[in-house]
Amino acid sequence: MKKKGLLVLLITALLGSMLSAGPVYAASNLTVDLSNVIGPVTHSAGGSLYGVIENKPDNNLFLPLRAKAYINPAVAGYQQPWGAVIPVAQRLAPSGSQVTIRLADWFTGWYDYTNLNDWFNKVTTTVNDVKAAGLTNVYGYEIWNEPDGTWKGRYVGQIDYSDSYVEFTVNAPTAKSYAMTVRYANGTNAVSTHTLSVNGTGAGSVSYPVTGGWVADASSASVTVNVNLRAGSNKLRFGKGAGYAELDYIDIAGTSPVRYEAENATVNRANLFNSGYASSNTTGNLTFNEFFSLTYTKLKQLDPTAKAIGPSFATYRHNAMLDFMTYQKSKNTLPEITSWHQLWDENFTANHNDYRAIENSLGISGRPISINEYSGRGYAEVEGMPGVVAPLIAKFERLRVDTAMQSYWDVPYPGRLGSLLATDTQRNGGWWFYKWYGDMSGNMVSVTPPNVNDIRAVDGFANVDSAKRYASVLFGGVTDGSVNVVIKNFPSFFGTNGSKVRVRAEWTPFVNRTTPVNTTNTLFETEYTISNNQITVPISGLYNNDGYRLYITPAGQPTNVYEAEDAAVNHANIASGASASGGKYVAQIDYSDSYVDFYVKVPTTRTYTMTIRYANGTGANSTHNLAYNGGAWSTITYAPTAGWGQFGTVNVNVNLTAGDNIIRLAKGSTGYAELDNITIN
Ligand SMILES: [Ca+2]
Ligand SMILES: [Ca+2]
Repeated sequence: MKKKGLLVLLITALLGSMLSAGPVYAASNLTVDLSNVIGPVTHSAGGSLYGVIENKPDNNLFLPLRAKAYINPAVAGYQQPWGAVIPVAQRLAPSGSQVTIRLADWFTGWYDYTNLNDWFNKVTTTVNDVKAAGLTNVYGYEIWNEPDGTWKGRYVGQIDYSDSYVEFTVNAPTAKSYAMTVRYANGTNAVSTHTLSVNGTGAGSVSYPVTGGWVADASSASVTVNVNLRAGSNKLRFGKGAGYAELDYIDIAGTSPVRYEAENATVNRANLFNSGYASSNTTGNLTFNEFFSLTYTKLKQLDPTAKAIGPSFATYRHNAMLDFMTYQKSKNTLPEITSWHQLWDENFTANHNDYRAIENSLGISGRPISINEYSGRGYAEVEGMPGVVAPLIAKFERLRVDTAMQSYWDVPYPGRLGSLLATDTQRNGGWWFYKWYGDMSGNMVSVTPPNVNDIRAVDGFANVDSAKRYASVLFGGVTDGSVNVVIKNFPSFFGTNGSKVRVRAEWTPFVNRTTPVNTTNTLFETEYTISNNQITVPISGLYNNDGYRLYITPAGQPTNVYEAEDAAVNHANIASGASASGGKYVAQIDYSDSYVDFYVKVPTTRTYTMTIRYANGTGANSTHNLAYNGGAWSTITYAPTAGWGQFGTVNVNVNLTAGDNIIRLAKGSTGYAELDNITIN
């Protein structure tokens, strides 16, 4: 979503629901069940639309987010001048992030579709280029974007008067009876009819069963009747009959059926309308459903392993999704990944459940879901705002959405990770919330909010990692200023009833997206005693816009050790080793752009001793360069150790500031070294 025209249209349409009085928010409980694993941590909602482009942002800003997938244009220079998927996918590949290819971005505007041949050429170019580039991190091909708003269908409605008619001029090769399929919508609650005359002679009527809505509701259907045509030109006139019906097109059967659009016919005392759910000559006489199906087939011809993503509706609507899935099933062209956007404070839980019910009703296997543009109520001002996205991510995680990407409202600032950066190089408060999300490892566990259907009220998501021995809970949203976080069913590594756990409560403030935030705040750090296998952590003074984290460890477990393999690693590799702390370390820090960024949190500003656990198998002294918090570089010298993967330690003083600090160890001028961890004292 990136263009104001559609925005205004959709806001107008939704204004009624948006202005309704909100609920009253009382003190809320969030209940985290650490033993109820809902799936592995994937950071499914960490990515964004155009959030990473060729040269923005710097790697160090996206690495800590560990986002599962981003979306980028199939090609730069049309919809967007930058962000071409191939170089961006290559940038992202080492970080493990995948990329959705937005094929519609082959067009400028919104979108200036030409014809099917041209489209197939574009798709062919993209697929062949992707194959030639050998990309290994393509999530899938999004066949179109926001067809409900951008598919330039047209139809005739308000055929409401005794003198209303739509007259098609139809050429028949020979005189005979032809099957005529009429695409219509009947939003009344009874069968409607049109009178039909052929070449001025009454030819009975066409009956339209109810469709449950009008064309604009994605409620079209088709009926087929036979008409006797003479060779050459014929006039087929549809006149007002009983009740009401709208007309999209007629198809006249033949060796290859010929479509006649209602909006191109002679229309008397009726009106033409635009709809993404209709067909028009602008779209090559194709409905979106037909277009998707044809493109799906083309895509599979080009690459049988490619995954098709669709329909990418801007707004989830039951009728539209049902119509889409029904049609694609009939053609055996169902998307491998089902997508739509979450932009208007819609009830995601309800929409998700409706979609799964559609799959069930059609006998379609459950597809991965990609919510491939999301924001709160759809303004740049709330994009990336933790208090707005926390309840969304919570629902995506709870319902195991496969991927979700932040929207792109903040035009023209691509490469800002979905408004997580205040400038091209500075983090805002939202970035830190997503960084906490990126820190999550192990398994996601269930979180029960006050109301799963409330898209703005406080909600959260949580993980537990029994190997790294911690849990974390991220939350945000509208409250009365206080939340009780109930954490229950502690895994055994936390101990049993009577054992103490340490909870660090952290807060990332979000003034607005253009205000840099260099550190999160620690609200408190307190030990709680497990009782009835749970603890309750009351937190007050909460802000609706901001984000919060509880970081929970067994009491007494050190929190001043930072594993290199958990840091942000650029152009190096993570290796396993029995003698490595945590079983892993960072190796091959071998290139001029190789570095490891440690995010270190300290309570007070002072000089700390940093103990670096490293390996140096070169047999001689080697070096790394050290810099922290944007300061000057210094040199760390590593004496040789027994070999690679055989660790020793070296101490160095660092001047850290209260809060978050970023310590970078980078390839030095002499030799090589591996990193296991750092300890801050
Ligand atoms: Ca039409
Ligand atoms: Ca390690």
